[in-house]
Amino acid sequence: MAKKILLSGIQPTGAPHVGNYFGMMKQVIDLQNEYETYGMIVNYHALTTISNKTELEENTKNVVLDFLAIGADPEKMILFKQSDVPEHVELTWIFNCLVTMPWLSRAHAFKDKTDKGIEASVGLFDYPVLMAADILLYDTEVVPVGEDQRQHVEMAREIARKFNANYGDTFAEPKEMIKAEVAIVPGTDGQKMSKSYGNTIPLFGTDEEIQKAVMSIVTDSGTDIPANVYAIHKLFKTEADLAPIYEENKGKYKALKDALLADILAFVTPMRERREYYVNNPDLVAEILRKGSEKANAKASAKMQDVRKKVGLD
Ligand code: AQP
Repeated sequence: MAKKILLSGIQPTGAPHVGNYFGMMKQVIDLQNEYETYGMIVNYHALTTISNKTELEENTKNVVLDFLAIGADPEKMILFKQSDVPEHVELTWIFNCLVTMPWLSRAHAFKDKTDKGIEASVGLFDYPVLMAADILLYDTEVVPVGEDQRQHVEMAREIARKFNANYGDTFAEPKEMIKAEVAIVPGTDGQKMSKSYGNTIPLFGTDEEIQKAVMSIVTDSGTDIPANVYAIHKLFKTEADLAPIYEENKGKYKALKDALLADILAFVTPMRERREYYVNNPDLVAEILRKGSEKANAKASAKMQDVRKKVGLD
């Protein structure tokens, strides 16, 4: 029986953090045996917030290494850069002509980003449509994401439905996969961990960077258990394992942060080693991306051929 199709994307907009890892990346790695899996570095999306060439190139390279470091198996996962498959942009245009501005204005992420001072470019406004093209091009059925992306997957579903109703059955309707316990991983200030809030713990930071982030976790004085420390700690250890540690160190915030730091460092050590291996083998990484884009292109171009025929562009 054919495997179900899973796809997820990450923007090369900075160092992936603990929230990206538990909210999305880990799910993709855990499911790569079970699904036909597409792991995509969405560099077209990143252009909505990055206008520096070197920064975009460096981030892209790093995110590929991060994906490999956390366990992406290139024999199982199709790992590729979005810009290696130009059909994403072509399909976006076709979808753009199908959706309306008032409908797109409903996207929360656009409002959040512009509220944070990010310029309201047409690209940023159109982000959900590009994301719909990303997902629908591959007949994706399952999209592991954090809660912040739920609405975008819903919008992809609506676009699939509208296209199918107008042009005939073409796209599968995708479903978001959101794990309740990691739907919104909190940052060092208790808000959603987010690159643009400056409250992240970088997954592949140096010891010093991770230490600095952990020590900056806001502690709510007056309680035995510092809620923000505990919320992050339970990503790395079971609550049963944490119980004696938090019992022994009631109210000792520094000791509890030290324990969290030690657990994070132990967790990332094998990943860092794998990352180092790929850093030292750039030709291998280039080959993995080449093969990934070849497979992604084959699938996307077949789909686009069908779409062009259906809309009258063939
Ligand atoms: N705090 C989080 N908890 C759970 N999941 C999260 N994700 C992000 N933050 C959390 C999920 O990570 C995936 C990749 O995210 P992205 O690179 O597309 O960017 P993002 O969602 O915009 O991540 P940030 O850090 O929040 O960046 P900014 O600040 O630029 O918006 C997605 O599946 C996302 O849900």
